[in-house]
This record gives sequence, C-alpha cells and structure tokens, in this order.
Amino acid sequence: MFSKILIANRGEIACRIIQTAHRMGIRCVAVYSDADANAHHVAMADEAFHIGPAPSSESYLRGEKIIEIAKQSGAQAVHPGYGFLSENTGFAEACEANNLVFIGPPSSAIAAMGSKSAAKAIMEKAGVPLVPGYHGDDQSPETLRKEAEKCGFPLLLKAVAGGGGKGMRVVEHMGEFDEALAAAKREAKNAFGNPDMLIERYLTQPRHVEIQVFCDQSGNGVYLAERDCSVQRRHQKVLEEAPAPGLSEETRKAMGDAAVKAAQAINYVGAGTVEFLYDVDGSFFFMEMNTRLQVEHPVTEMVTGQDLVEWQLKVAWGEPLPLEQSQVKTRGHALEARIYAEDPDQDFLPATGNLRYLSTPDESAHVRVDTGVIEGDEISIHYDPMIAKLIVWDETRDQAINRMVQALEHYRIAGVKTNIRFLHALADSQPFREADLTTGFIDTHRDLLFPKSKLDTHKALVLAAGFVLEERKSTESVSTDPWSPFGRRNSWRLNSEYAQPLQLQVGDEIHELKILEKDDRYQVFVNDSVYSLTAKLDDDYLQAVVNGHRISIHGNLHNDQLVLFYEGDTFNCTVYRENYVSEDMAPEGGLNAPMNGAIVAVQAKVGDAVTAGQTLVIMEAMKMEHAIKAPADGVVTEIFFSEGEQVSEGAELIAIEIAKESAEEAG
Ligand code: MV4
Repeated sequence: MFSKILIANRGEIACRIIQTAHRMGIRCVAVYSDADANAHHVAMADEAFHIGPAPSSESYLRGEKIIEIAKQSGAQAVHPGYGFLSENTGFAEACEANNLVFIGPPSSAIAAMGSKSAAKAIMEKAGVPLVPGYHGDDQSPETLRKEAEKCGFPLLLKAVAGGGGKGMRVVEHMGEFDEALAAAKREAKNAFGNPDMLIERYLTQPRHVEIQVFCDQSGNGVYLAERDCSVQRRHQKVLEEAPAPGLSEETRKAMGDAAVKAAQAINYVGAGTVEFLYDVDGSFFFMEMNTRLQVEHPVTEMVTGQDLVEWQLKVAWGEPLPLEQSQVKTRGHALEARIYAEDPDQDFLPATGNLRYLSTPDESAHVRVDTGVIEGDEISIHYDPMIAKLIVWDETRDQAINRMVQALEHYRIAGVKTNIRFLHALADSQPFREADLTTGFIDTHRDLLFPKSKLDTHKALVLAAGFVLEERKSTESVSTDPWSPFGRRNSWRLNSEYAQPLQLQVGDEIHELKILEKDDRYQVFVNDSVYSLTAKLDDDYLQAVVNGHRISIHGNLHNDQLVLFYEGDTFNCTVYRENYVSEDMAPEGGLNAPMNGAIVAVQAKVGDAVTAGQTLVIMEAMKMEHAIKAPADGVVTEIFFSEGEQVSEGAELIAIEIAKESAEEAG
C-alpha cells in the first residue's frame, strides 16, 4: 500500500480522505492557499505546502505546481477529491507522466465522458439504455429537423459540450424548433465554444437516480447500489439518499448492470458514478458519467458499510475490488443534507462571514458530519459555500427522516446565513416523507419550504431577554466567592427596585422591554403584555420557564448580536447599543459592516470628533446604500477600509472611542 499520498483539494473532502488514509497508516500531504493557511485539512495532514493566493485558479487548480510538490514531498499518489482537478485529463496525464498514481480513472476514461454525444455513442454500443433521440455528427438544420420529427415532442435540445444543465432548451412543438435551435446553438457556442446539439425526448417528471460503480485494474466491476438525488436546485444537489425510494429489485439490478457495462465500456478504474434519468413508468436512461468520487458518496457508505476512499486507495494500489457483486449488501436507509452558506430568503444568494458559533450534532452510528471547518473559521467568496454534509442512517426511510430533522435541529451556526431551516422544512415536509421525488421537487413545493417561524415574537423576545440578562449576570459576577458583595445576587438586588429597560431590535423594529427582577424571577413587559420568566444559562444553553411553559434552547450572544436556536429555526436580534455599553465594552465602539458590500464613501478621518447618529461610512450592497452611523459621541481612532474596497459582513469598518459622558449615559 502507498505510504504517502498528496491530497489536491481542500475542505471537507480533503479531511474525509485524510481520515481514511490515516486509518490505513498512510501519511498525507496537504496543499493550501493563502485563505486556508489555518484550515482544518492543513492541521489534519502530516505536512502541508503553500501553493498560492486564495483564488482557485492560482492555487488548487495549479496542476504543475501540485505535481512538483508531490514529487518533492515523496508522495506516491495524488487524490484529487471532487471538483478542481478531479476530472481534468491533462492533470491525470501529467500525474501518470511523473510517475505519480492518479487516484482516479485513466485520463482516457475521463476524456471519453467529456462530450455528451461521444459518450452516448459509446453507451449505445455497450447496450446502455439512452433517451430516444439523436446524437449524430451531422448538425445540418435539415437533419436536426428531421430527427426532431422522428423523436416527437416535447423534446430537449442539449449542448454536446454542455453539462450540469447549461445549454438546454425544451421545445414543445415543431413551430418553435428553428428559433429554439438557433438560440441554443448561440448559447452553447458562447458557453462552450461548441454549438453542436443533441436531441432527446423530454421527460417531464424524471428522477435523478445514480449508480455508484467501482472497477479494479483487471477490469472487474461492481455497483454499490444507487442514490436518489432528485431534490436539486438549479442543478445543485440539496438532499440525497440511498437507496432510491420505490426502486424495485429488478430495476436496481438492471440499472446496476447497465452502469457496470458503461464503466467497462471505457476501461474504467476506480470510483465512478453513472447517472440515469428514471421515469415514472420505471424506465431509465443514461444521462452522464461522473469520473470521480462524488460529494454524496457517504450515503452509499452508510447503507453498504463500505469505505469508498479505502476502496479507491486499494484499487489505485493495484489490489482487486474488496467485494464481489454478490457480497455487496445494503441495509437501512441513509440521507445526506448539504449545509450551505447561503440565504434562502434572498434566492439562495451565497453568504460569507465568520462562523462565530458552530455546534454540530453528536456523531454516532446514526449521525455523521463531514465538514472541513471549525468554529471561528471564515466562509469566504473564494470556494464552494458548502459548510458541511450531514448524513444520517436508520433502518427505515421514515426513521432516517426523523433522524435528519433532529440532527438539523442540533446543527447550530451563528455568524453566517445558512440553509439549515430550509433543509429542516424540506426533510420534514409531507411530500418528501411520501417520497414524491422528481427533479422539480423544490419548485413544486416552494410554499412548504419557507415556513413561518414557529416561535411567536413575544415569546422569542422574552427568551432573548432571559438570555441577555443571564449572560450579563455571568460576566458581571467576576467574583466566584459566593459571599462577595459583588457576587451575582447582591449586585442585582441593587437594581431590583426599578424596571430595567432592554431594547431588542428584530429586523427594522425596536422592541422596548421592561424587566423587573424579584427572587430570581423576572417579570418581562413587552408592549401591553407581561410575562413571568425564570431563566438559567449554562454556557450556550438556556433553560427558561415562560408563563409556566418550560423551553430549553441554545443561543449565542456575540457583542450585541443574539441568535436563539429553536427547532431548526433561528431568532436573530440586536441588543440595542445605547443600553448595552457595559463597563468592559466602553469606551471602545466598533462599527461593523451589516452585510457583504463595497465602501462607497468614508465621511470621517482619524481624530475627528463625531456625534451620535452622524454618518461615518456609506456602504453599497445589493444596489442599495447603507449609512453606518456613530452609536454615540466620540472620537474616530481608526479606519480600516477606504473607498472602493469590498468588505465582508461583520468586518469592523471604523473604531471610535466613545466620549466619557456618553458612555456613562448609555451604561
Ligand atoms: C433531461 C431532463 C429531461 N429529459 N433530459 C439536467 C442536467 C443534465 N445533466 C441533464 N438534465 C436533464 N436532462 C431529458 N431527456 C431533465 C433534466 C433535468 C434534471 C436532471 C437531473 C436532475 C435535475 C434536473 C433538473 C432539471 C432538468
């Protein structure tokens, strides 16, 4: 077996590969960009080499540089992971040419799947079912029209050079054909430099079912069941599962055999995936083959009990496949949800920022978390916004869904917007539970996937008050001596004669709360209502009783940003500053970017005396301008950005020293 390999990747997949390699006694060399100097994959590896600046084109895509490092470090093989160089024929060849084992298929197999029409021709010859249509070289409009008539409508024009849904056009009838063809060709020419089209009958309600295949260097092949990846959004997979619900044993076997034939037709070696369109009537058709280990491979591992990275390493070393087809068994059901840094409420706009609070569900035989980040890490614009893959397993699909829902509730992130709430609604929805899976799932069930908050605002505000008050107590009671006059009870007794104001901002609205404390109970006044509250905070865990309803939730208070986590949902509010400048915070006042954006204007200089409410910086984000204002009177001590610069959400823009009188008033 190899004694040292290089992992030409980053993030969760680099960590995933290192984990198995280490278990097998293989040393790992990592590579990293400027942005990843402190990344988890670098820390996990035995050694790591810097390969360039943050942009992938200058780091993780630099094949030659990576090969040079592999040779220099004494690595015998290179694992490309997925993405980056994993399906780059030039890189696979360069590895081979430099006596490095490319842990993946031969470059010829990658190349064979590069063109859709060539791939279809190979598959047709191998007897793999294809969607009826045309994939010939004759691209004259007359031939294409004739083939369209033969195919029937609706039909789909697909770019021969396309992939991932780019360059596709549905044509409903012949009257639309010429115009659609011209437009699709133009688009394909622009996007891929190749205007050639293939024609397929358009399946209106297909599912995406893919087979995991493996081949060794002697040409033996097996399939490790299938995955259903129908739940996608703009050709990005969201939830995947194994096995595919409702697939009959006969279909599974037929699809598996077809997938192995497909792989063998191109002399495949290693891990590959053959994607099929699976139609409502049970028929299936070859779509494409992915010549790499895929993101969603863990669901296959969970149901087969096999480690696919271990298989890859063994096959690359020249060993036979660990199992024969008859030995491959599956058990139970696995689901994977992809946790992305994105904002579902802004059309899934990718989000960036610091993972200032990160708490993951406990891992077990039922729950697995594949991730490459830890609390405090930055989600940057440079790479894929996937934060983690959450994988669950149980005996039945329904139980697995319950596990997923629960695990999502235990996945808590503050500092970066995520799709966790969306995934929670999706996994818990009736149509998903009923396995009403088609590639149109998310569009069809849109109304179910953006649910209203389950926590009413008043109750959330009362809990927020409990969190803030208890957190203040724990930080203010510096003394651990229970008899100290500065201990927690005494210092608060002093204030218990009158109502404490607390202002919490939710969205654009500021809620003025009044709080009375008596005998370890609070009375919280919100608008015209009063709530009785007891609260106990243990680190991030709040146990509260609100009007006799016991609620235990987690939360995170960072500066003045409070996030509460409740049943997969989050409640966010700002603890209004005027009231929150406590002694440890004054006299420094920080001002942070409310979102990712550009600095349009800086309207103050270091040394300027400024007054509360004065505009200091103007930012532009999503075509709107936002004024950043002084929270109190003070003097500007530092300015961190200049006009025209891009800033990330949460970045400190300007520092001011708050004037003494102003700080006292506020405190
Ligand atoms: C199709 C199809 C319906 N009929 N082909 C989209 C990505 C590309 N690789 C193939 N795709 C499709 N091809 C025929 N003949 C529907 C899709 C499709 C799709 C496929 C899998 C998963 C999600 C999808 C979302 C939209 C369209």
